[in-house]
Amino acid sequence: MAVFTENDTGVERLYIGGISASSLYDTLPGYQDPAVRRFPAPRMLWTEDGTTWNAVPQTPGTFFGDLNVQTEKVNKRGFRSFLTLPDANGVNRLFATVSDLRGVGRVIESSNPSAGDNAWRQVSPSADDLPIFTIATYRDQIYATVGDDGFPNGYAIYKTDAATPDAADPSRYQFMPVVVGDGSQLMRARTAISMQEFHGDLYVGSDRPTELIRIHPDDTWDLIVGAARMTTSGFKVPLSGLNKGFNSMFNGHFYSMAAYNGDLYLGTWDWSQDLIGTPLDGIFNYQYGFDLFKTDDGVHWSVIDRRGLGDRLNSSVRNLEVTPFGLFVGATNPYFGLQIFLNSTVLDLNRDGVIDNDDIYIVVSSQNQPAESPSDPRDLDRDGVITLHDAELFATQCTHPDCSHGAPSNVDPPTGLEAVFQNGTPPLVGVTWNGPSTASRYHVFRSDPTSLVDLLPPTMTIPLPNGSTITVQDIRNGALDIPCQAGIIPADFCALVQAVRENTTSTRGFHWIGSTSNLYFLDTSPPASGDSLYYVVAEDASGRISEPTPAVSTVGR
Ligand SMILES: [Ca+2]
Ligand SMILES: [Ca+2]
Ligand SMILES: [Ca+2]
Repeated sequence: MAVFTENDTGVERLYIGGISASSLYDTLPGYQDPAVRRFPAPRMLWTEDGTTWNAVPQTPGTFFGDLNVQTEKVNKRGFRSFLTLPDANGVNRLFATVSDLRGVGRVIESSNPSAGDNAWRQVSPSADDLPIFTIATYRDQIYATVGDDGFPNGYAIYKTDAATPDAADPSRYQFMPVVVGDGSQLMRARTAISMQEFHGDLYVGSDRPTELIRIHPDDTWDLIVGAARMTTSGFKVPLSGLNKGFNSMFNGHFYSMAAYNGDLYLGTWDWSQDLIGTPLDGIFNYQYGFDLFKTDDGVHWSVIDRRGLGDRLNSSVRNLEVTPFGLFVGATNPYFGLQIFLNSTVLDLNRDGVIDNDDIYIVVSSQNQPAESPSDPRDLDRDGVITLHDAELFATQCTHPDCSHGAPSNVDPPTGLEAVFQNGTPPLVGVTWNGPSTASRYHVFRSDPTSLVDLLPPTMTIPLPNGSTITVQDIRNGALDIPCQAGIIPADFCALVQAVRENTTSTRGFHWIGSTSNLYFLDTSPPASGDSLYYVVAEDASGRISEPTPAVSTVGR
């Protein structure tokens, strides 16, 4: 989906792209004659009011009408990633990817998208040569995640200025590599999925094994979350101190990101719930449900939730969308259907934890002032002026039905958390922080790493999809390597096989280890590896609890 401002009328229209049903059928022999159009092309619709929808014309024989004709090995089944970017003359252009069912595809462009037919054209190379997954604007250019099975060395990031023609085919734009697969990683994600600009950098989250990088304006890049390794641009260690998947092997996609209210949010697809009903259910069920994280500096990450925001059958954060009313979380739940959550803290103008008459008063007393920025939260209707209409809209979003103050819930969290490991007998971890003046005591939580050897005994038997069984030791010896490489065994199961083969470390859930009124805590029983994560919450005199600090790993090991 994307909102596009039409060049001729200046009117905003919402465009949405669908996926054709052809993927259900046209892998069958009877449907493979490219000259026969048994299924219509994937459709694109637009609306000006959200209620009345219009189809973008797709006359057979035109570019848009022939999107059902498979001209490349990577099929065309639907639209996936949208963005808008004006050209040098200020002409608005809508870009979209036409992808196969997995989401791999190529980029198309139009400055008059509702005209359909030949008003669209392909502007990236063949998806067989440059398989593009997600596109995003960054520094007035288009950045694209690139990668597919067989694409050399895993995922890459390319960019185009969407102006310079490709030397090989001047009808298309030149795409230049920014981050390339470097071959020094045994397991590298096949593609990257999510992209978000934050504090001037472009953050990119990958498919599994999941890692997070950030690209700077000069196209140098940092590893934020993932495995330390040698790259073509030097040795990189994860700046957050967190390994693949935020230390969880079950985070299979870094699926979506959004910049909201001063923080960068990241939501995952967590495949652990696929273990329901298997012998591993009881061992890993504390992981079920997507993970959601946030950071205010890109490096220090807080856990918002690791269990699907209260429903552990919520497997992924498919979308994070920022609106004037707050951040929407679109969650997939393969059992009972989607769930949508809203965080509206951006409307808590005085930051006291409640949206109430005090916040409405701030809006009313700013009446007739121009908005300070396009995203000024007081200008809820985004017309550029703060008016009573904005105050009326605020009143629909109060924490309590009558917009009364009710019980406030806001306590500032501690800051500057550090955890230092001392390898003695016994080992110790000193945890220190700065406290808000309103806090009366603090609660300290720890999460321990556990290697799979400890969780899965070698003699444990695991049923295979074909009905036979196998022991953990057999898997460790490589018995499933070939079936996994051949794609005979489901990918989720093979991710677990890979984790067993590597004896991956899995982070257990956080648990309370102590409380104190001091600004430090001495952990006298940390795991000897010293590899734990810590966070702290503050509590005030009336028992209100703050948000947690970002989780920190120990230093000084
Ligand atoms: Ca989880
Ligand atoms: Ca408030
Ligand atoms: Ca307004």
